[in-house]
Amino acid sequence: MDGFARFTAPSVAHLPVDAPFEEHLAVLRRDGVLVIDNALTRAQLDELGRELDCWFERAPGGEGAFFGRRTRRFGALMAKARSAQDLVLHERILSLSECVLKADDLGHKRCDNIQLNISQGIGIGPGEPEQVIHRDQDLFWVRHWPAWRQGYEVLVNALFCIDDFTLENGATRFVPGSCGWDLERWPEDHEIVQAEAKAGSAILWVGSMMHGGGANKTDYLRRGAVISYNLGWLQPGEKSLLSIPREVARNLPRRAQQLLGYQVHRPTLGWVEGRDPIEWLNGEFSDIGQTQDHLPDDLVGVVENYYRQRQISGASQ
Ligand SMILES: O=C(O)CCC(=O)C(=O)O
Repeated sequence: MDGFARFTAPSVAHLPVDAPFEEHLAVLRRDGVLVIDNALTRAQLDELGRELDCWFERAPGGEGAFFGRRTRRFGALMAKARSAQDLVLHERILSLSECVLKADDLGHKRCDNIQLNISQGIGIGPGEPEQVIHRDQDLFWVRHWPAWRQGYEVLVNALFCIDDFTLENGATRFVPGSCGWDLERWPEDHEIVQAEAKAGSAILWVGSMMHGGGANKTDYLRRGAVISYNLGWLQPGEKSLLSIPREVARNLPRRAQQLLGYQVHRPTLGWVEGRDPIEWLNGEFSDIGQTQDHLPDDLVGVVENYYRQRQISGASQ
């Protein structure tokens, strides 16, 4: 050692899709961002591109500087493309998101289940400047939560690259490690790095990660599809229950239906007529149902004790 502090350029870690789960999780928790290489098979990637191309063509540029006037966006991916189910239900990414969101690294529980926050095609168009650096958790006003602390993640994003993401075409910019920063700290230019990634990769990041779209200096669209999950008791960013027609939702796999919001977060969030909304989706009742207890584990005992102590019988039948 020569006594001089070494400058280490920030970088975004890449791991293969078949790396051990714990390795993916450790990097995601440590850096707040991770590229999973080959997250999609060639066939899945081709199908995704084919199905979304007409939507990228149709989608207009955004209305404001944040979403980008030359960036084409559209939501409700599962209503537009069969292949979007592969993204929403990507086994490794879904498990990682559940792990990060359901409890922190010390095991403190945050929610029973996660849900789809948004699904969005993002095509950064030629000439789009870089997007302002931001944290997606601000969608939920997290900086105003008096009890918020680092490590309390409220959402996880997975941006699937449909094209190669390059320095020239708008690869997403990240501030690795900023998930551990004070919320008021702003990154220096040298702390920002672009996540170059091959088509078929997925870039994962947590809600407290500072990032933004890159500038597209090429003459073609940089296409990606983002799948975002959040805590099951938060409002989702996108009202997928409205944008995915009921007939489409009925034919989706059960897990996709749950993620869309056809599930109850205990005790009573998201129910319909006191019932799990999946029963309503399946037409098991049409106008009125039998209100059902969905007590969280820690309340079951409290309720049972109450009736037992007061010798109120029949409460458990
Ligand atoms: O498409 C990207 O590279 C990221 C875009 C983004 O972060 C956003 O639109 O909020």
